[in-house]
Amino acid sequence: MNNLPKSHPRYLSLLQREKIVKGFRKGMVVPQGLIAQGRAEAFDYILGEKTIRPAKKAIEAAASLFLLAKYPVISVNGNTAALAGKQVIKLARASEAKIEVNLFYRTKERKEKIEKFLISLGAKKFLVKKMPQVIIPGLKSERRKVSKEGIFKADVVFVPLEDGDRTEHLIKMGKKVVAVDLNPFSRTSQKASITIVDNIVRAIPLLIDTIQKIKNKNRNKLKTILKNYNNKKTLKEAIAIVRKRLIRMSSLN
Ligand code: PTJ
Repeated sequence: MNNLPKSHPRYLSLLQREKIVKGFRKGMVVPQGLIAQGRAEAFDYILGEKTIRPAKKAIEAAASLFLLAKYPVISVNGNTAALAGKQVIKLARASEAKIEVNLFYRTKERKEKIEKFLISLGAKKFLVKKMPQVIIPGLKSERRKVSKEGIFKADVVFVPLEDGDRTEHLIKMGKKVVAVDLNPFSRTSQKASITIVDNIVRAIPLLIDTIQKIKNKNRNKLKTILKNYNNKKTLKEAIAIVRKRLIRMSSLN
């Protein structure tokens, strides 16, 4: 749709749809990615399409973790590239992180297409394309194939919207995982070290802002932010908000 009216009450949501559809037409997003977007829209609708307080807390902890990390890596899939390609690059710049394209429905062509797209947005300096390819131990999905210089080497891995198969294995490898998932019940959400229950299109810009804001704090202060952060508790708070919103919505006449 070329002429989305800005005054439309669901303008921002429709804009995301357009980006996903465009990504699909370009061959970056898989058909299953359209389903993932639909699921996200439903959760976002329930959450009021705004960043909730628990997500802000998680973002502060994630920003501290990024700043304390020795080798942070941002994992990018088709949906993330289509929805937030530019923001991912800004985040890499702000946190001195690497970017690696890692796909569930992996094909060589699609991986290269997404890498080319990211390079066209300015990602060249951050992108890890170089093999050797290694395997995440125990993981069966195509996502097990990672670069030795990317996700395999990372101490912190940022996984915006994924389907949970990998987070557990990365944690088993001793890595910290920061996930963004609108679904607080998902396996990714439950297993990640830090879960940001928010839409990636809002969460990534906020994460960048927070990194800029706290980057001059001394390391002990950042460590204290992390020590005081409890992911289980934050997830429970997010779920409580879902529950409250559903109750409020169901009592409308
Ligand atoms: O590009 P590929 O091959 O790596 O495939 C990517 C998808 C997303 C298709 C694949 O990982 C998949 O099938 O994922 P799922 O199982 O649909 O899970 C995606 C999760 O991300 C769901 O819990 C959604 O709620 C969530 N999600 C989707 N879009 C967003 C989101 N969370 C935050 N922001 C979004 N925009």
